[in-house]
Amino acid sequence: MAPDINLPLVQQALLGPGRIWREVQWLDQVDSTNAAARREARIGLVVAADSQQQGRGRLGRDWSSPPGTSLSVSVTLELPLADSGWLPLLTGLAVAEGIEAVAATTPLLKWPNDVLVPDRGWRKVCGVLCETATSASGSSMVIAGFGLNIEQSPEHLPVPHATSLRMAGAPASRAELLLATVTAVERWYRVMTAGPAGLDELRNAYRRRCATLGLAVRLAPTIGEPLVGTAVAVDDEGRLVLEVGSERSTWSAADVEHLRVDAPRSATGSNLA
Ligand code: BT5
Repeated sequence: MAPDINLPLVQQALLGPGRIWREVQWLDQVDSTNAAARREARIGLVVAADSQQQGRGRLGRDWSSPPGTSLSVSVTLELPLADSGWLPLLTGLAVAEGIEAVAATTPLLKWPNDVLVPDRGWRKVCGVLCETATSASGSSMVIAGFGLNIEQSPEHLPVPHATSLRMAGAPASRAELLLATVTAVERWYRVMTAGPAGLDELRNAYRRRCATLGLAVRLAPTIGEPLVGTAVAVDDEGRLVLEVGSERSTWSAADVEHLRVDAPRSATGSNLA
């Protein structure tokens, strides 16, 4: 057991009457917490791990989570009948708010759901991978996974645009981060599924925290050539609206790179990674 995780305390804080979580598991090592949650096939599960041997990013990419440095978490939620496209964005927003609650930094989001913190510009401290699955009882569920870089030093990180909370000058304990982020996922999930006003609240909170809006970006579609333009909106479905010259296009999935920051909200650096 990782020394900074007191599992009974975490369980006590997250489980109980009226909560959406049914079980909290801590694993010292796992292939991937998303894969573990899929095997368990139950809604209301929180699987957190110290390290992953086959952590996954989007589109089959690798996610690095070496022992003792990071937090890998997957939670399972009932798939809402409508607006499920917001769940990955909701997860990024919740992680950003959870970090802000316990660490001395104000994270922003790179659309769709990368969490960035100020560190020589803005760098990625967390990535989100949401997948759908079917529970053992036949219900549709979402596995919302996020990997948070906490203690890594530069040599632990696979790419230069990554950072950790420690490198960003905002250290925090893994137990506190686990509680704050999972609690924020629960809160936003309740808000989102409460009705149209709740969804609007989520949309507005997401847009306020989205650093991509208004920036020049390079957008790489899943298939096809990259486009360079301005990210002008996140629409009501959570899609990014890109303006290239006088043409607008709408994207539900893509990789986005921030090219320039003229007036970053609360930014201290020059480039958003
Ligand atoms: C993501 O993918 O950012 C989603 C990462 C989700 C990881 C969590 S951990 C818990 C759960 N269980 C899993 O197996 N996965 C989820 P993407 O946007 O495709 O970014 C992946 C790319 O980020 C890689 O190709 C690397 O370039 C880079 N990368 C890998 N590890 C990183 C790290 N620790 N920090 C920052 N960047 C990283």
